Amino acid sequence: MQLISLPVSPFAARVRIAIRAKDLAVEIVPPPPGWPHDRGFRDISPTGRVPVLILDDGEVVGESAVILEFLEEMFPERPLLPSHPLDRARVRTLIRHADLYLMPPMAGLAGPYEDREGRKLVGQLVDALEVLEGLLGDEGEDLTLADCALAPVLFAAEVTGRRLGLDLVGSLPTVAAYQARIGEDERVAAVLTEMSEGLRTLVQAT
Ligand SMILES: N[C@@H](CCC(=O)N[C@@H](CS)C(=O)NCC(=O)O)C(=O)O
Repeated sequence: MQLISLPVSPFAARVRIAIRAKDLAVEIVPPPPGWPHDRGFRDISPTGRVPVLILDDGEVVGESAVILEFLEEMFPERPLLPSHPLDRARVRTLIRHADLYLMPPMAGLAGPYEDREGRKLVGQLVDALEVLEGLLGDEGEDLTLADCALAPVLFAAEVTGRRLGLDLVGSLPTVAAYQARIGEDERVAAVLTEMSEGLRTLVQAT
Protein backbone atom coordinates (compact mmCIF):
# COMPACT_ATOMS: atom_id res chain seq x y z
CA MET A 1 0.00 0.00 0.00
CA GLN A 2 0.97 3.63 -0.48
CA LEU A 3 -0.18 6.71 1.37
CA ILE A 4 0.02 10.00 -0.47
CA SER A 5 0.85 12.28 2.40
CA LEU A 6 2.36 15.60 3.39
CA PRO A 7 4.39 15.79 6.63
CA VAL A 8 2.53 18.83 7.99
CA SER A 9 -1.03 17.89 7.02
CA PRO A 10 -2.98 17.05 10.22
CA PHE A 11 -5.27 14.87 8.07
CA ALA A 12 -2.37 12.85 6.69
CA ALA A 13 -0.64 12.76 10.09
CA ARG A 14 -3.62 11.01 11.71
CA VAL A 15 -3.38 8.22 9.15
CA ARG A 16 0.38 7.92 9.66
CA ILE A 17 -0.16 7.46 13.42
CA ALA A 18 -2.70 4.69 12.74
CA ILE A 19 -0.28 3.03 10.29
CA ARG A 20 2.44 3.04 12.96
CA ALA A 21 0.04 1.81 15.64
CA LYS A 22 -1.04 -1.09 13.43
CA ASP A 23 2.53 -1.70 12.25
CA LEU A 24 1.48 -1.75 8.59
CA ALA A 25 3.81 -1.85 5.59
CA VAL A 26 2.72 1.34 3.85
CA GLU A 27 5.00 3.44 1.67
CA ILE A 28 4.60 7.12 2.47
CA VAL A 29 4.89 9.22 -0.70
CA PRO A 30 4.41 12.93 -1.47
CA PRO A 31 1.76 14.19 -3.92
CA PRO A 32 3.04 14.70 -7.49
CA PRO A 33 4.54 18.00 -8.63
CA GLY A 34 1.68 20.27 -9.66
CA TRP A 35 -0.45 19.14 -6.73
CA PRO A 36 -3.28 19.98 -5.99
CA HIS A 37 -4.23 20.96 -9.57
CA ASP A 38 -2.35 18.20 -11.38
CA ARG A 39 -4.93 16.39 -13.56
CA GLY A 40 -3.38 12.97 -13.00
CA PHE A 41 -3.64 13.45 -9.24
CA ARG A 42 -7.29 14.52 -9.62
CA ASP A 43 -7.95 11.13 -11.26
CA ILE A 44 -6.78 9.54 -8.00
CA SER A 45 -8.16 12.16 -5.61
CA PRO A 46 -11.13 13.95 -7.23
CA THR A 47 -11.05 16.69 -4.56
CA GLY A 48 -7.30 17.16 -5.08
CA ARG A 49 -6.72 16.62 -1.36
CA VAL A 50 -4.30 14.51 0.62
CA PRO A 51 -4.16 11.99 2.22
CA VAL A 52 -5.03 9.23 -0.22
CA LEU A 53 -4.47 5.53 0.40
CA ILE A 54 -3.62 3.43 -2.67
CA LEU A 55 -4.09 -0.29 -2.25
CA ASP A 56 -1.83 -2.91 -3.84
CA ASP A 57 -4.50 -3.64 -6.49
CA GLY A 58 -4.74 0.07 -7.39
CA GLU A 59 -8.00 0.74 -5.54
CA VAL A 60 -8.08 4.12 -3.82
CA VAL A 61 -9.49 5.25 -0.47
CA GLY A 62 -9.68 8.98 0.23
CA GLU A 63 -10.79 11.18 3.14
CA SER A 64 -8.73 10.70 6.27
CA ALA A 65 -11.60 9.70 8.59
CA VAL A 66 -12.69 7.08 6.05
CA ILE A 67 -9.11 5.81 5.66
CA LEU A 68 -8.89 5.39 9.46
CA GLU A 69 -12.09 3.33 9.52
CA PHE A 70 -10.96 1.34 6.47
CA LEU A 71 -7.63 0.44 8.12
CA GLU A 72 -9.46 -0.52 11.30
CA GLU A 73 -11.77 -2.87 9.40
CA MET A 74 -9.01 -4.35 7.23
CA PHE A 75 -6.47 -4.74 10.03
CA PRO A 76 -8.40 -5.25 13.28
CA GLU A 77 -5.56 -7.14 15.01
CA ARG A 78 -4.25 -4.07 16.83
CA PRO A 79 -7.57 -2.31 17.44
CA LEU A 80 -7.86 1.46 17.58
CA LEU A 81 -11.58 1.40 18.36
CA PRO A 82 -12.87 0.27 21.77
CA SER A 83 -15.19 -2.74 21.90
CA HIS A 84 -18.35 -1.14 23.33
CA PRO A 85 -20.58 0.71 20.81
CA LEU A 86 -20.95 3.67 23.16
CA ASP A 87 -17.19 4.01 23.53
CA ARG A 88 -16.88 3.76 19.75
CA ALA A 89 -19.46 6.53 19.43
CA ARG A 90 -17.36 8.68 21.78
CA VAL A 91 -14.28 8.12 19.62
CA ARG A 92 -16.21 9.01 16.44
CA THR A 93 -17.69 12.10 18.10
CA LEU A 94 -14.18 13.39 18.84
CA ILE A 95 -13.11 12.81 15.22
CA ARG A 96 -16.23 14.58 13.93
CA HIS A 97 -15.53 17.44 16.32
CA ALA A 98 -12.00 17.74 14.96
CA ASP A 99 -13.21 17.73 11.35
CA LEU A 100 -16.33 19.89 11.65
CA TYR A 101 -15.36 22.47 14.28
CA LEU A 102 -11.61 22.53 14.96
CA MET A 103 -10.02 22.20 11.52
CA PRO A 104 -12.18 24.63 9.46
CA PRO A 105 -11.29 27.79 11.46
CA MET A 106 -7.64 26.71 11.56
CA ALA A 107 -7.63 26.21 7.79
CA GLY A 108 -9.12 29.71 7.43
CA LEU A 109 -6.46 31.20 9.71
CA ALA A 110 -3.69 29.56 7.64
CA GLY A 111 -4.58 31.69 4.62
CA PRO A 112 -5.00 35.41 4.01
CA TYR A 113 -7.98 37.00 5.79
CA GLU A 114 -9.42 40.41 6.68
CA ASP A 115 -9.30 41.55 10.35
CA ARG A 116 -13.00 40.97 10.92
CA GLU A 117 -12.92 37.51 9.36
CA GLY A 118 -9.80 36.68 11.41
CA ARG A 119 -11.56 37.61 14.66
CA LYS A 120 -14.52 35.43 13.69
CA LEU A 121 -12.26 32.45 12.90
CA VAL A 122 -10.33 32.83 16.18
CA GLY A 123 -13.68 32.97 18.04
CA GLN A 124 -14.83 29.77 16.31
CA LEU A 125 -11.56 28.02 17.13
CA VAL A 126 -11.67 29.08 20.80
CA ASP A 127 -15.29 27.90 21.05
CA ALA A 128 -14.43 24.54 19.47
CA LEU A 129 -11.49 24.05 21.86
CA GLU A 130 -13.73 24.87 24.82
CA VAL A 131 -16.23 22.26 23.63
CA LEU A 132 -13.36 19.78 23.35
CA GLU A 133 -12.46 20.57 26.98
CA GLY A 134 -15.94 19.25 27.91
CA LEU A 135 -15.81 16.25 25.57
CA LEU A 136 -12.50 14.93 26.90
CA GLY A 137 -11.87 13.31 30.23
CA ASP A 138 -12.96 9.67 30.04
CA GLU A 139 -10.30 8.32 27.67
CA GLY A 140 -8.82 4.91 28.41
CA GLU A 141 -5.14 4.05 28.28
CA ASP A 142 -5.21 2.41 24.84
CA LEU A 143 -4.53 4.52 21.75
CA THR A 144 -7.70 5.12 19.70
CA LEU A 145 -8.58 6.59 16.32
CA ALA A 146 -9.63 9.74 18.20
CA ASP A 147 -6.08 10.09 19.59
CA CYS A 148 -4.70 9.60 16.06
CA ALA A 149 -6.93 12.45 14.85
CA LEU A 150 -6.65 14.82 17.80
CA ALA A 151 -2.89 14.80 18.42
CA PRO A 152 -2.09 16.42 15.02
CA VAL A 153 -5.04 18.82 15.34
CA LEU A 154 -3.84 20.00 18.77
CA PHE A 155 -0.33 20.38 17.37
CA ALA A 156 -1.84 22.57 14.62
CA ALA A 157 -3.81 24.55 17.22
CA GLU A 158 -0.61 25.24 19.15
CA VAL A 159 1.18 26.39 16.01
CA THR A 160 -1.79 28.57 15.04
CA GLY A 161 -1.94 30.08 18.55
CA ARG A 162 1.81 30.77 18.57
CA ARG A 163 1.53 32.56 15.23
CA LEU A 164 -1.30 34.72 16.59
CA GLY A 165 0.34 35.31 20.00
CA LEU A 166 -2.39 33.32 21.79
CA ASP A 167 -2.05 30.37 24.17
CA LEU A 168 -5.05 28.48 22.83
CA VAL A 169 -4.42 25.11 24.47
CA GLY A 170 -2.57 25.99 27.71
CA SER A 171 -5.65 27.70 29.18
CA LEU A 172 -7.71 24.49 28.93
CA PRO A 173 -6.49 22.10 31.65
CA THR A 174 -8.18 18.93 30.38
CA VAL A 175 -7.12 19.49 26.77
CA ALA A 176 -3.56 20.38 27.87
CA ALA A 177 -3.29 17.26 30.08
CA TYR A 178 -4.69 15.09 27.28
CA GLN A 179 -2.26 16.58 24.76
CA ALA A 180 0.68 15.95 27.09
CA ARG A 181 -0.43 12.35 27.74
CA ILE A 182 -0.93 11.32 24.10
CA GLY A 183 2.30 13.10 23.15
CA GLU A 184 4.14 10.55 25.29
CA ASP A 185 2.98 7.71 23.05
CA GLU A 186 5.99 6.90 20.85
CA ARG A 187 3.88 6.43 17.68
CA VAL A 188 2.22 9.81 18.21
CA ALA A 189 5.52 11.47 19.15
CA ALA A 190 7.20 10.17 15.97
CA VAL A 191 4.51 11.69 13.75
CA LEU A 192 4.46 14.99 15.67
CA THR A 193 8.22 15.16 15.06
CA GLU A 194 7.58 14.65 11.34
CA MET A 195 5.06 17.51 11.48
CA SER A 196 7.57 19.80 13.27
CA GLU A 197 10.31 18.99 10.76
CA GLY A 198 7.91 19.50 7.83
CA LEU A 199 6.85 22.84 9.26
CA ARG A 200 10.48 23.94 9.67
CA THR A 201 11.17 23.03 6.03
CA LEU A 202 8.09 24.96 4.88
CA VAL A 203 9.05 28.06 6.89
CA GLN A 204 12.62 27.94 5.51
CA ALA A 205 11.27 27.71 1.96
CA THR A 206 9.08 30.84 2.33
N1 LIG B 1 -11.56 16.18 4.49
C1 LIG B 1 -10.23 15.88 4.00
C2 LIG B 1 -9.38 17.13 4.18
C3 LIG B 1 -7.99 16.93 3.60
C4 LIG B 1 -7.31 18.25 3.33
O1 LIG B 1 -7.92 19.33 3.37
N2 LIG B 1 -6.01 18.18 3.03
C5 LIG B 1 -5.29 19.37 2.66
C6 LIG B 1 -3.87 19.30 3.20
S1 LIG B 1 -3.89 19.51 4.95
C7 LIG B 1 -5.24 19.45 1.14
O2 LIG B 1 -5.05 18.46 0.50
N3 LIG B 1 -5.40 20.66 0.58
C8 LIG B 1 -5.32 20.85 -0.83
C9 LIG B 1 -6.37 21.80 -1.33
O3 LIG B 1 -7.07 22.37 -0.50
O4 LIG B 1 -6.47 21.96 -2.54
C10 LIG B 1 -9.66 14.69 4.77
O5 LIG B 1 -10.05 14.50 5.93
O6 LIG B 1 -8.85 13.93 4.21
